[in-house]
Amino acid sequence: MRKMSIPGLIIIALIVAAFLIGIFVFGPESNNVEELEGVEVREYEGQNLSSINDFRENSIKGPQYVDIEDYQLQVTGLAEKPANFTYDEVIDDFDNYKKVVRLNCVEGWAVNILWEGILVRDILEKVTPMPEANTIIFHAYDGYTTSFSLDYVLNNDIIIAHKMNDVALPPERGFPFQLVAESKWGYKWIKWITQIELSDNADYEGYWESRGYSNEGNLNKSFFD
Ligand SMILES: Nc1nc2c(c(=O)[nH]1)N[C@H]1C(S)=C(S)[C@@H](COP(=O)(O)O)O[C@H]1N2
Ligand SMILES: [Mo]
Repeated sequence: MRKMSIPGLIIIALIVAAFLIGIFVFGPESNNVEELEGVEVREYEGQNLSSINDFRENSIKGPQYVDIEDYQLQVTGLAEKPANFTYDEVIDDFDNYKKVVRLNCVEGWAVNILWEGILVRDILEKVTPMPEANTIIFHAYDGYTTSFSLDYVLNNDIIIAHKMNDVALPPERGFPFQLVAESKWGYKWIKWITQIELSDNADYEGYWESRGYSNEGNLNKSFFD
């Protein structure tokens, strides 16, 4: 091979340098990358999160597909000012909160998820529960129901979630809203919520509760009464 002259080597070196600078300046790394929704986070403040695909789908009627154009979250029953909210109103008109909470199903599996949503307490504040209301009954698109003492949602930071791991709930995970029933068994975590009913029936039994599962459904106790 012919020996290259010094100027020739300098020119080649400059071309290589210009190419590398080009990659650095105009390459993908330096573009202003906008994060699009759709990629779930798997780690949050040092905690590992489960994937939104780690759930087992065993809902009573399978996944529900809610048409969000027609959707209204209804707040009914013993309220001074019963109200309906669209999906956007729920998300935009209330403060949003994030929290990592583990869901434990009675079947023995569990998922640790970063939930984002709004406080049930804040919704109740808008409708003003009547003094006789002592129970809150959640209704879902598939006919599923579950209930809690009013104290449980007023005295804890209980949220209805519209996001998990930073992505909107997929249909099979309860879109538009799933209750994050912290410290309660999975069957209290109602998905596809359509209605929040204020009641004075402390003995109300939801879908699994009326089939023998504990009404309180506390994680630290047996799920059978
Ligand atoms: N509407 C509705 N919500 C529901 C259920 C259901 O069948 N219908 N199943 C419950 C149960 S038993 C569990 S463990 C959790 C999580 O269920 P997934 O894994 O099917 O999302 O959702 C709960 N919420
Ligand atoms: Mo469950």
